Amino acid sequence: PFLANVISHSEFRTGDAKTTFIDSSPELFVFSRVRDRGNKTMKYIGEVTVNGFPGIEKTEKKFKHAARLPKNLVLKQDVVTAKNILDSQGPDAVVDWVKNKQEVLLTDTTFRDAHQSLLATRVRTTDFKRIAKQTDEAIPELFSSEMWGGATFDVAYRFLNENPWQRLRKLRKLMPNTLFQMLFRGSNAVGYQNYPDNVLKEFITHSAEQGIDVFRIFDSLNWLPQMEKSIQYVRDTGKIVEAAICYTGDVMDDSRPKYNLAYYKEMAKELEKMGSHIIAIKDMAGLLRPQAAYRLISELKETVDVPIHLHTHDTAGNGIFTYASAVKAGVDIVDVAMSAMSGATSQPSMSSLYYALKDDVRTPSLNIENVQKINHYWEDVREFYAPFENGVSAPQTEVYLHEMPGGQYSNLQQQAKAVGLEDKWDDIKVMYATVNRMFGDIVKVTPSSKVVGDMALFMVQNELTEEDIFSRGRELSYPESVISFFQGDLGQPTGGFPHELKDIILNGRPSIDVRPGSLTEPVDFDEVAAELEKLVGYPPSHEEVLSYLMYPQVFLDYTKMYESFADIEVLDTPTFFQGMRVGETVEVRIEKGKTLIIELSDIGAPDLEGNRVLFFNLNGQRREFVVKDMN
Ligand code: 3PY
Ligand code: ZN
Repeated sequence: PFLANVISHSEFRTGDAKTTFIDSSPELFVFSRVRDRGNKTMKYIGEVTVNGFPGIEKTEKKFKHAARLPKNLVLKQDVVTAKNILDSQGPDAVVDWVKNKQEVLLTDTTFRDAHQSLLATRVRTTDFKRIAKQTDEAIPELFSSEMWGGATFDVAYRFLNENPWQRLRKLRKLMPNTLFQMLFRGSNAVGYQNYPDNVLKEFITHSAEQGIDVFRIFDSLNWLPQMEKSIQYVRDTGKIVEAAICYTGDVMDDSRPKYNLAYYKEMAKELEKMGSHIIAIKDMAGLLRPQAAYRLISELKETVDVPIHLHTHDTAGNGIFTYASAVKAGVDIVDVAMSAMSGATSQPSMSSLYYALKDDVRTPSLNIENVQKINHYWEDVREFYAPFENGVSAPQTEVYLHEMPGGQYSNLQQQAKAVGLEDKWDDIKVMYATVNRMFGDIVKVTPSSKVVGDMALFMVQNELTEEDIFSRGRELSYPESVISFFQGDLGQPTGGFPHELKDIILNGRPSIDVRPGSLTEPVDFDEVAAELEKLVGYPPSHEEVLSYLMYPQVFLDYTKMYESFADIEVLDTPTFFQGMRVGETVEVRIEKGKTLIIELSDIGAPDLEGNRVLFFNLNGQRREFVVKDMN
């Protein structure tokens, strides 16, 4: 077939072919590449069809229509969006634009926190892509779309076998008029550990170049030295800095004075001084009750001049009331999600908030019919991810006691499941609160929340009580993250570490009390690139070096998966998670103008070793694959 391609190539036939002909005519390779792509894609489908998707129960694939796409959306002409202003006039102009709005502005978190908090971050690029353009056009009034960062970066590589940078670029193309917002964990970037300053700088710069406009920067202990560099690096890119204060405890509770109003006001003033364009209150667990929201926002509006952006989770069921109170107190922007992806551990619903505020002077500006039509799409998409649902389908006011972040809830649950502690979930939540108290009442958000979660899992798994830790704690081997936390690798908690526990856990190991980044050598990117080249066998791009620095093993595993199965991001989601049924045909568009039509015609019985033959038709040609049945 390759030869046939050469012979029929027009340049060859007219006799103009030069010696560089094959090199300069890459289309000749398309045939074999497509065949390779086809084989790799079928290999993946075969594996999942026989053995299921790792980590979820293998179930019969339901017949599923593609998700409904909205029709007859009403598109406004001549809307000047926040993105248009940033691109033409820069971040300060966006700040003025926000300040001049009477209505409350909205950030849609459907593409990031909503699915992180409801579906263990598993929503795939293909499902965002199909609705991206319509969202951009039909809801142009949004402040921003939060669509990157947080756990999306590693989950994309680790569990979805897709490239998060590609997601960013693809959506950027489809949504040119929407500000793209990412969640950035300060000195922990999009990871769970501290990174050297030059890695932060390169990561931020590259993210900005690839399309991020608003960086919500937080530190998991609200420790300012861990945020300062990131704030400066974002300012250097000309994008928008949104420094966040993580909300914990209860400002109305005088018996818990550590995180009181003065604490938040002081931090807000500092962040404004550091150059933050907007200040976010990041209520990652949904602890900010309505009265507290009114007080906190009113006081912050008096304290700083920059806009205030409020983020909450609806775990306890009070999210809309909290937002309505914050709106009354003058909050500028709030985070909401498409209704089908909202509520419970996710953000409050965009359309519910709209109706809650309707007829108020601060009603968000939206075409609510458009929002509802787009929501139909999400109703369908959510069903594809049913195996990842966290089971919180009703308000859980116990969050006020355990204080677990919405984004962690589903992930910790998966972690517990993985170590066989599914039945102990209620104990784990109680232990989570105990561990927080033992640690001195700390801010709990990635990665400090992971430390608390790891310790809680460890204690439940080993049937340890608080007393056990204090009486025989020196003999125990704690999770790596817990030791590293007490060593000061995530920075310093408000009020310092509890001395006795620190002593027990470190058991003689050294610790630091300065900013970890001040002790780390800058990374030599060329050296890392050379190291990575040896591992992957080709010269990596700068972007791949950054990914490798964030998550070395996860990135390498991803490249191996890519080698075996090519770009499986293009598969529809039911096929990706469940494979195919016998007799089914799927169409896979691998690139513009190239579609694989794959039919699974039969699956043979297993032989003595458990091998099954799968009979496919690929674009009308018979193909057979052998897959070992692991069931
Ligand atoms: C993350 O860092 O992923 C979070 O969602 C924190 O709330
Ligand atoms: Zn959140």
